[in-house]
Amino acid sequence: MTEFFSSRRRFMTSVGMGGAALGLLAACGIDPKGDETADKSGDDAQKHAMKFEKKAKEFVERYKLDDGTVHPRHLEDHKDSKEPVDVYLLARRFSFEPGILKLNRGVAYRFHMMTNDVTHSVWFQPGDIPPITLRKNEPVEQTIALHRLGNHSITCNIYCGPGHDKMRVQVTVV
Ligand SMILES: [Cu+2]
Repeated sequence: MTEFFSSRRRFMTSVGMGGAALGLLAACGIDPKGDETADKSGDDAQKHAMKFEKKAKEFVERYKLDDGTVHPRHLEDHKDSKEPVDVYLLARRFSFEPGILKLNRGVAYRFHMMTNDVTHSVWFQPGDIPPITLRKNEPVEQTIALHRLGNHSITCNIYCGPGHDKMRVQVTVV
């Protein structure tokens, strides 16, 4: 547990968005009982999950380019917004949706992440952001900015079955 906290703190410093990281801590919770409390199968969790999936779909539609790449950005109607750009990322066996992302360097993106089957993680590489654990139907929010141009990837570092190695988002920072 100590290790967990210290790595989160390190992350807050390195990214410089303490507020967002605190939000993540709250969303993740520290769950000493493990999966039996994490897997909420009640109606509320189900409703949350459906809402998330709908938003994730709308997100892809809104920012999809002709080649299938998803390029989240402030469009005309939000041009002057200083808010982070919202990004939705759905993890499942054995893929992420969307699978190809284009992000702008140094721009703050508010990642909304969820899995609707088993526990996965979201691991940005390269970089020093610790893998973000996702538990079934529990959305996690974290604001992230990437500062290195070129190719990045998001993978899952929690073994989730035979297609685990196929879980990858191709991220290009421009
Ligand atoms: Cu996985």
